[in-house]
Amino acid sequence: MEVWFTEEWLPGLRISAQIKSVVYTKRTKFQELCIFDTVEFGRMLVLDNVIQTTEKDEYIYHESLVHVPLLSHPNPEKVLIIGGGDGGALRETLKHPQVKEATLVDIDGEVIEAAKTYLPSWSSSFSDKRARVLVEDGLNYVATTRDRFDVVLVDSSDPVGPSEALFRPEFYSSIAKVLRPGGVMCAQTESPIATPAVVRDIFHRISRVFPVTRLYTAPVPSYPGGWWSFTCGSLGSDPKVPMRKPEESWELKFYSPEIHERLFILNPKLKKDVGII
Ligand code: SPD
Repeated sequence: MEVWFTEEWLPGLRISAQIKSVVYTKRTKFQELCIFDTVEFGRMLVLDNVIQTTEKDEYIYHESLVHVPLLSHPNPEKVLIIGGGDGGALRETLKHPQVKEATLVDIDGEVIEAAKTYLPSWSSSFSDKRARVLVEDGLNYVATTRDRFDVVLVDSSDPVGPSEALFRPEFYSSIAKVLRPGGVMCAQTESPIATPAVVRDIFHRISRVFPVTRLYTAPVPSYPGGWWSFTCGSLGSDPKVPMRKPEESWELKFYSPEIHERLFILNPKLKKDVGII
């Protein structure tokens, strides 16, 4: 008998993936956590029935989220990751030799523990000496911490449930306060094709706080519309302009200096939808 997982992308639009086996399921304090092995996407993490990351395309998402802001910052020594409990963003962050400490703050410790056991290719960097992992609400953390960071990455789930607070204006204001001079933040900011109004709202929330705000996009086939957006807010350098090149030893599968520049090329409809002149 065939077993399928189905996510509703929009009312009237769903994506289904055939499941080979159910690896792990758990009702945590915050959400329903499932890890499947699927026929086409490979291993897949699902939270509250929404695909978070898959073996087939996670490299596109994580390399885009991490290397664009880190390579456009002059010296990213201290990095904060809000969310990202699977470990993929931490793995990419710790490829940068400039990074002396990466702090990951996820509200759901059970996602982190499940990733350590069942998502080894995402979570390999949790054991790195430069990694500091905190189980805490990200909104509360940025509002109260005395630590300061060069780069803040927001690797959240969608703006519902436990991540809703990570899209609020006060969250972006708090991020600006925990950045060192010249700091850069970068957040995943939803689908230009499925929810353009959400992309627009987040872009404008960030642009009210940061002197430089840049939107870029990348293809992520397992996410709604297959196309995803990221928004950087910078207190200094322009995130469009890379300052360094990635190293061969990082074995990147998506990011390159040419890709960096191309990700920022926005088509006319997206500019209009978001209100970018
Ligand atoms: N629609 C799902 C968007 C999820 C974005 N974040 C995923 C976290 C992967 N590290």
